[in-house]
Amino acid sequence: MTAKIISGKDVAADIREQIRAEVETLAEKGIQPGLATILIGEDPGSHSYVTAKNKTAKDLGFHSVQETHGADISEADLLALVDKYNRDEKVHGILVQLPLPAHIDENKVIAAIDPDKDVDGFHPYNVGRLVIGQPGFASCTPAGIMELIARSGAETEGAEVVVVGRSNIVGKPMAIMMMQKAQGANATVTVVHTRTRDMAAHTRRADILIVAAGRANSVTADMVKPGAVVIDVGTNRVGVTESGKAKLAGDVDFEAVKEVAGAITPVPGGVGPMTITMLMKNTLISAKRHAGLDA
Ligand code: L34
Repeated sequence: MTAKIISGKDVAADIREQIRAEVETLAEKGIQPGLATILIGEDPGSHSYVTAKNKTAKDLGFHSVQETHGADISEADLLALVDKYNRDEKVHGILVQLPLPAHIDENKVIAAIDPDKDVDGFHPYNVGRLVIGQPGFASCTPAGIMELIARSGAETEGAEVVVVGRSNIVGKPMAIMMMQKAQGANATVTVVHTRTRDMAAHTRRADILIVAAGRANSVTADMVKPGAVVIDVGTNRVGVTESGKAKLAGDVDFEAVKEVAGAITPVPGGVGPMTITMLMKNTLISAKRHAGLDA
């Protein structure tokens, strides 16, 4: 059996059209969603993702500003930049792309973002809201995965969901969303990580396996239950293509696992485009909330 390919690209395009329509309706009310992205340093992945975020925002009719600074920016200057956009009434969403240079305290920067503009959902206020099931901003990558799984038709209620990785930006919020008492969730969740004793024993039980390990080939075919839904969050830069573009690989051994799984996301074209789309959705929601509309 060969797995069904879950195209994040197609789902993202679909959701973006819905957002575009809403942006047009809001424009009639004089409201334009605004996004500010802050990019620090030279990481090629970060440059590529932030450029894509700005391009998508502009394409959807958002007000979009990108701040690009060298890795030598001081923490104080970065905090001042965040504060500038906290006060900017045209901006409803602020994103500081991670990782940050080692001399900057990531937690301090995240905490400085106005929680009502924290469209990444990384501020402790929004993380706390997520944990207790209250509305706020949900992190873009796990929120995008929830959407992909819902549209794949996979049953989540009572399902065994195994999350590989425990990062603050994917693994932890992912586990929380999947265990939530809510439609499209209600799963039994296991989180495995680098200190897990027998990772394969856990992953082989998964009806839905979500892999955010940050390392290529972390999941091989023998670790996957036949028919499982496999979501690959990895974007490892493993070389250069003939045309000089970065060659990406996920965290899953795609070629082998697609012969075992029931459905699988590709890299590229899987989770990545959904992350960007959910950022747009959160920014739209924020613009509506700031205007006093239901969102
Ligand atoms: N603050 N930092 C903040 N927010 C985020 O949501 C992120 N993340 C992660 C890294 N740091 C962050 C992203 O934006 C990862 N990430 C991300 C976003 C988009 C894509 C990959 C990672 C993406 O669009 N990937 C494309 C391929 C792009 C390419 O060719 O370079 C894909 O199809 O997978």
